[in-house]
Amino acid sequence: MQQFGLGFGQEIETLALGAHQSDEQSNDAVQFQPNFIEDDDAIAVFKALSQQIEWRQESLWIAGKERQVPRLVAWYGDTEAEYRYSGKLHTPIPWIRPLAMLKERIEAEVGSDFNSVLCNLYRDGKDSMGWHADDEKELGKDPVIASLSLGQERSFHLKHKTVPKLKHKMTLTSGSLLVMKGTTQQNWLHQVPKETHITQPRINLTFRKIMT
Ligand SMILES: O=C(O)CCC(=O)C(=O)O
Repeated sequence: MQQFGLGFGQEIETLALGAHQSDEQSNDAVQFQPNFIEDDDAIAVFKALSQQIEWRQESLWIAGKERQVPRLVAWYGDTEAEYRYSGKLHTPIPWIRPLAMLKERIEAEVGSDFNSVLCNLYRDGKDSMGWHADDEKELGKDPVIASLSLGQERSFHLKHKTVPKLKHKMTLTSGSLLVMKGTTQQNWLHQVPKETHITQPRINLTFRKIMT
């Protein structure tokens, strides 16, 4: 996998995803800001969210067997922002103050509105998220997904859906903001792989706009 060279400060960096950009229909765009939240603030926000979010253990039926999702999750948002993921319809929990404040700050930074956030708690490196695209119909055709990471840094992989040589690996550090937009969800899959040596937890928040 290719490792992005991400040596920069506060600037938002746009990552060049690959040669498929010659396809005029595609407008894949991933931006990364490593220090969107400064270190000390990120620790405080992590602590607040660990305690205040109503974390849930969800399960999935795979080949006739019920399996626990390998992380804790919670779905917050405006009343109408219902979302089907992991095979279930999720009704949002009303916004709590720290999530609402982060949403406003990220909206101002990214220049897009969000009405919901999917919260994931990776308790340690055994927790993970498999290959997928955020391409559910509720998100519309080319969603803007703003992903804030807090706590333990974790690897994040991207691979093109049809061009096997196009793949990227990056590290999502505490306080970083990753934005996926344009046709990225049409053309790419992403995952957070297991890293079993990791013992510390990470929170990830993906702000989304559900079309209602
Ligand atoms: O934890 C992450 O960085 C990715 C989360 C994700 O892919 C998702 O919520 O769809």
